[in-house]
Amino acid sequence: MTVFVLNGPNLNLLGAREPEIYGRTTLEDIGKALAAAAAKAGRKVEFRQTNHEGLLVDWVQEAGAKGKGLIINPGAYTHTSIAIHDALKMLAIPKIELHLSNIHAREAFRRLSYVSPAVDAVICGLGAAGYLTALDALIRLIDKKPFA
Ligand code: CA2
Repeated sequence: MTVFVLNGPNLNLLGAREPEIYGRTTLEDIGKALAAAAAKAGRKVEFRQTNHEGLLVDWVQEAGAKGKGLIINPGAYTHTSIAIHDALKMLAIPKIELHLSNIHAREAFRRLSYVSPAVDAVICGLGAAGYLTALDALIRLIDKKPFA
């Protein structure tokens, strides 16, 4: 009953830099809040962060083998990585792309996501709270209960 939550490059700095864009909540805070919310729903969360593209690909594959669902914030790899796109395409489990910021309201280069065509849903612009929204939505997808 484990769901994977994978975070990409520079997200380890969350809370320390650019709070006007990304907020003051740290990634550790988010991990703890997700673990608590998941426990209430009878699930476990495997929460990870890496600055390395290949490791993110390895973890996406691991999520497919061991997890019931996946939330991924690929950071800047969102806008560059065909490798992550390909890895996600191969996953048979429900998967959600998550961004803290509204990537459509920022620089033009952030509007293109290589990840979006390979996932079931995209959540962006809700800040740290988006992770909890994504967990709720992911559980609905896993349980095939989209409403109520
Ligand atoms: O909004 C998001 O969640 C992003 O995935 C964050 C990425 C960015 O490249 C994407 O376009 C949108 C950047 C993560 C960097 O995180 C930082 C956190 C604190 C301070 C500096 C960077």
